Amino acid sequence: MSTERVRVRGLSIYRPIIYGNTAVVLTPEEREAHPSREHTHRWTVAVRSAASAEDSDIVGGADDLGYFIRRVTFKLHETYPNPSRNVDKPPFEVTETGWGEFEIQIRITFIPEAAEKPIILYHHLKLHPWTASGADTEAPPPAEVAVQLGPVHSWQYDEIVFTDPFQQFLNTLTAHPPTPLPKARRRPVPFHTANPGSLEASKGGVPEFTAAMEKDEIKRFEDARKTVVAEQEKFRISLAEKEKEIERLRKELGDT
Ligand code: SLL
Repeated sequence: MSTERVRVRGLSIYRPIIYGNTAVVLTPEEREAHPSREHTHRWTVAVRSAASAEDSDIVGGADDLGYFIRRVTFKLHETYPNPSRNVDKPPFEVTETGWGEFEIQIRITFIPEAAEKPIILYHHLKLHPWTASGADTEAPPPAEVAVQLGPVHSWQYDEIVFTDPFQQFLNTLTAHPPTPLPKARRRPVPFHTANPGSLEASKGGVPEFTAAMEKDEIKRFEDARKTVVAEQEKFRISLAEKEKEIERLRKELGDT
């Protein structure tokens, strides 16, 4: 057998991706132009590489993922014509207009040489801006306010991990190293992660995934681990004291 068809055991390799959507409010003219007049937003759902291109307003997408992704199928709400949308080349995205939020199933099929099963992700299409309270029960702001807040962004970072990849597929992956995430943000913090409700924070606020976010996450885990260890130690001491107390009481009983 040629080495190309052999799995490289004990090795795993990953590619960072983001998936999610952006949405903007339609202008009154655009609303009028649509036959149903019910559509309120234009949105784009996408699967992209995690790093953003420098000086770009596009979230993620610095790298073309076509070298390992064969097809992305976006399954829209059944109110849409042909709800199952296949995208066979980058950019892996679908742009539509509509009036409501719903769950989108995202199925990623890899190139045949990967010999990997497709993966399925779910994304809740987000049209309405995050509110100050963050409560889901709060009514979305009126269109005039939403327009001022600018595009809504809802993105999830993820890593696609290939374990024991075939040699040929591994070669393909290593030939396309992902653009590293920037150390820190190069743009203002977006509205919903900065100071919710503040118009200032929304200006130019396009989300960007960074290595700093990863560091923060690691720190959160490390802090949590330390808390658990400290708690454990506290209980260990308390247990030891109780055991001593039992021993003392036993002795007392034995003495009488
Ligand atoms: C809701 N459960 O009630 C959701 C469903 C469906 C949104 C939202 C398409 C409309 C069209 C559209 O926006 N569907 O094609 O005319 O909020």
